[in-house]
Amino acid sequence: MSRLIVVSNRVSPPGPEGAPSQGGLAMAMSAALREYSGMWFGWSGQSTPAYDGKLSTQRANGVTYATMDLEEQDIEEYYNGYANRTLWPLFHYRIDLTQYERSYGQGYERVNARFADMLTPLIEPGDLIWVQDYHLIPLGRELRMRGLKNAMGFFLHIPWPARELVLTLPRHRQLVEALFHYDVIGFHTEEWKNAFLSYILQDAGGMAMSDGRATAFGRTVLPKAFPIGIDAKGFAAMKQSAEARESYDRMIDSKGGRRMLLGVDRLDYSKGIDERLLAYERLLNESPELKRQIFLLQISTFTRSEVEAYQDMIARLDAMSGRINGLHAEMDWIPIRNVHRMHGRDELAGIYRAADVALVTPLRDGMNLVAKEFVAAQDESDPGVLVLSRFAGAAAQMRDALIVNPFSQEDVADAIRRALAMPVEERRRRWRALMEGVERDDVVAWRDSFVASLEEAHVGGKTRRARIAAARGDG
Ligand code: GDG
Repeated sequence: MSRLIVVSNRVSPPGPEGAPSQGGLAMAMSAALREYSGMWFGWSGQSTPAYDGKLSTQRANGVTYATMDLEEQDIEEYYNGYANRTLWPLFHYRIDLTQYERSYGQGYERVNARFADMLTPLIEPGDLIWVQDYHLIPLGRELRMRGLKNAMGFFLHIPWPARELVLTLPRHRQLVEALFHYDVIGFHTEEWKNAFLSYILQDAGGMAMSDGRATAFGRTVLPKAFPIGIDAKGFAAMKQSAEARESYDRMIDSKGGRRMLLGVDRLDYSKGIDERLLAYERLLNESPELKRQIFLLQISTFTRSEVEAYQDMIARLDAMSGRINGLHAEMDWIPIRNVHRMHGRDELAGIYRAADVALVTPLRDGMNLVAKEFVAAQDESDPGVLVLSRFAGAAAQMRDALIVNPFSQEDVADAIRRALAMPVEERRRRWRALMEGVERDDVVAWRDSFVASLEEAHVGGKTRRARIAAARGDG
């Protein structure tokens, strides 16, 4: 079997006890690499005063973790800058928060070239290279420029936005052109893929071919939807761990017979947390009989705290939950438990299991793994209800959730009322259908379908090139 080389912005080597680190992409990639004795390459998360070509490697569970440090200026311009102040907001339709700075774009190109310099000597012929996410779009082009002929795929974990938004990005053409150096470009959904194709057809003068491939900039690539899943088996096992049982018992105890609504998010403006709190407040105003019967546990863990938009959001969220609590709380009841602490994954599984309703209401989200984790953590006999935004990629697969428009407070409040009143037979029926999908379309299925497409596209491409060359009589 070929080696699989995964490249992502951050690499998460296993913790001290051999346990994989936390986070959606980290969990997915550890699970995806397990059977490939492959390598995971990327930034260590640390800074260095000056580049010295140093690579740190560590081997665990058959996977080699190779990391490099970045200089402060590169972290600022590439990571905090182009990745998190330009591409992330723009691709999540927050053009109002998008910052276009030339220095960010230069830092982005510089770090991608640096990644390519460090990675190229580690690659052997026959290795499959799989680049993850918006931080590393130009990496494929950089690797090709250094002579690599390997099969190379790219996966975008966030939405691809409407072409009108892409057009606001200075040098958008160069960014998109860079993607055509890969053999396959993966998206979570058909919707994101079609948005990409719409740019290719209307703005890049490209063509869609009948076999699914697209041609532009003199190159051909396969854009395709590969919906990511969770490690469903691992999650089901984790639900039974001592830590998960303990946090479940603690939650049941502290619920005191009330019904629990749950939100779990990285603290990010794309997740619709403000809008969710306002919808919940509306529910309390419209249905005062529910007061004391319910509460909302909102877990929002800090990320990207160097970026101003996130600092603003923390302040806004804390003020909002404080205001709602002040207005509605009683001496022995608080409507919102606003928690920023990071929980262990086992602990989180116990919390999901104790919840009656999950509120997964992002304004825009590539997929959303929390929705899938919540489903996997439920008890078959008494499952909770998933309220899911139409604008999460997950909504395309999880049709048995209560699908809502997160921009409408009324819509979300109605869905919460409906979830709370849902008879157990309907909850079971919906949960079974959702669980079937979570188990079938898991992270291993995601990896296998991507890798299979990559191998096929690369071999197919080679064969085609050979045929064309033969027809021309030059080889
Ligand atoms: C990007 C895309 C796409 C959260 N709080 C804690 C904690 N988490 C974990 C969750 C989940 C992960 O973080 C969040 O994953 P999401 O998929 O919801 O969102 P992003 O981080 O924005 O991920 C997204 C994903 O990439 C994969 O392609 O689905 O659309 O935006 O796994 O459980 N984990 C722990 N403690 C916490 O307190 N341990």
